[in-house]
Amino acid sequence: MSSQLTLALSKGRIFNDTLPLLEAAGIRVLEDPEKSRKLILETSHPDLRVIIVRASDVPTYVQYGAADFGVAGKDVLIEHGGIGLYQPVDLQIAACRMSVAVAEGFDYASAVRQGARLRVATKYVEIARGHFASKGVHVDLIKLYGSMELAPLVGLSDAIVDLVSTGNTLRANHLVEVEQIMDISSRLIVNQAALKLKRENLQPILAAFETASLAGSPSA
Ligand code: PRT
Ligand code: MG
Repeated sequence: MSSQLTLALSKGRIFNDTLPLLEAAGIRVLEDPEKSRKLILETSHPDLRVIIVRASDVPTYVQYGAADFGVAGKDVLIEHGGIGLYQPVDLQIAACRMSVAVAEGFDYASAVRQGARLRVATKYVEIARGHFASKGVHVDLIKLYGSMELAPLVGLSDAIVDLVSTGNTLRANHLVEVEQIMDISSRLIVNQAALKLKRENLQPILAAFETASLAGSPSA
């Protein structure tokens, strides 16, 4: 018996970087989410549809089984907690790093050495909490939902924890990266019940994703 499959993706880099992996599985998405306003996209695979959700909502859709599988950044997965999710493959797409940055001229090293209590603005509260706890640095975390780069410039915080890829955003705002916390890439996540109940339809797609991501990885 064939079953309907739903794949959750976010618009932008995750959607764009997942397209070649779908293509490797012989699947085309029949509409462009940047052009269409539709949130449910048909594919060339009769049993597979793609839903477009916010990047940080992908794990939630998969956790509750509203999507059978999805693609989400390691940052998003750590913040979500990963409950109910099977994470079989690091797809090695949408790569970047999680870093601590401060305003040019702020002496981060000596603030840390002196045991100063730092104010840190971030969207990634769990990652930031873990990082500073492991260093034994006391911080007041300020939760933001975007534009973290602004916080040190207007005195909201001493530091930020944010994703960095080219470093252009930091440079444009006169911020400097003072610590790299972890490398980030996107993972395939699968609903645990779907993995058992829809195995027949799901397994070939998961296998094609895995093969394609290994073939595309720099170390292959
Ligand atoms: O944008 P939205 O609020 O909807 O959600 P989102 O920011 O979570 O989604 P999206 O699509 O922007 O990012 C999805 C995933 O891509 C993230 O969860 C990361 O795992 C991954 N990724 C890879 C990145 C970047 N690279 C990245 N550079 N996510 C965000 N950025 C941002 C970063 O926050 C900073 O503002 O780009 C800016 C820095 O880029 P550079 O090149 O100037 O250093
Ligand atoms: Mg974004």
